[in-house]
Amino acid sequence: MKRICSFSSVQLFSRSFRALASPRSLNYPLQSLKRSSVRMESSNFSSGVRTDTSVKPRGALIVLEGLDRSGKSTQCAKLLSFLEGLGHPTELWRFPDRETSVGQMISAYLSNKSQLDDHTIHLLFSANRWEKRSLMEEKLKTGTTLIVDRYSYSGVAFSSAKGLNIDWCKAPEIGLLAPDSVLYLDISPERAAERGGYGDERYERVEFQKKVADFYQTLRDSSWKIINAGEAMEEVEKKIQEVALDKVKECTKGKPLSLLWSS
Ligand code: Z5A
Ligand code: MG
Repeated sequence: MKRICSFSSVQLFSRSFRALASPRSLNYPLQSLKRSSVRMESSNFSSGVRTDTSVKPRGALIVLEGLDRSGKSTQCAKLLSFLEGLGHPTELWRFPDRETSVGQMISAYLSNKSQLDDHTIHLLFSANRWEKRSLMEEKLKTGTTLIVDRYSYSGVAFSSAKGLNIDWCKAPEIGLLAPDSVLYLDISPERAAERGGYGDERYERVEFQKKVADFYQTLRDSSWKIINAGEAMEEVEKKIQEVALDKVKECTKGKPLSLLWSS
């Protein structure tokens, strides 16, 4: 039964992806990839997603990205306690979300229990974000700050590092919510490999991680803040808190939501 449900989500996603990539709609999305993000009303055309863009207080969308073992999950948990301690409604999310049926297919793939074509797994990762998109928007609009452990940038960087075309990789992410802040935990692949647990999953090889790091760099925009993840945990934590708190305050005052990857 689970298999049938997950397959139909994938079919639905593939249908919307085919529509996005159809000759009629191809020009705009590809042009739009040259820009980073834009307020929702002007990007509805690229994604078909309609959203209320009025400027009201809302939660902030804070994404932590970085190579494997850069410390994302550790810092996400610390940031959650910090913001909650200050009384800000906050939730911690992660991608892949391995709880959903799509997420279970991804999890089987990552742990080498199943094999999938590179394009197929890329679309599954993207579908895993799309299945959470409306809930994400609802949470933000009702004042909850979301700390997200990996997002579209992981999706594009990892698949591009395998050799897929970067514009093709970005296309299914168009129309997802753009983060208010991307905190990139910067560490060399060699240093990260010395940390605990490295080597258990599919992509955890230093040579591959080097390619991932290069693709991450091509995705940087003004919403990114590079954090030296080689420093002591407490130092990293303080820097993250500073940036995140600024964003939370900014969004509390009212900041329109934006979409990936349209400006
Ligand atoms: N992937 C993809 O291909 N496409 C996509 O769209 C998405 C993901 C979303 C699963 O990721 C894989 O999916 C991932 C990318 C791919 N690649 N792989 N493999 P995941 O997020 O589930 O992976 P994970 O198991 O959580 O590992 P991680 O994210 O790579 O680790 P981390 O969260 O960055 O690190 P950590 O768990 O917080 O810390 C690692 C260790 O370092 C731990 O022992 C800490 O105590 C230690 N640590 C942390 N900070 C420090 C400092 N500052 N000093 C010293 N030691 C530290
Ligand atoms: Mg992690």
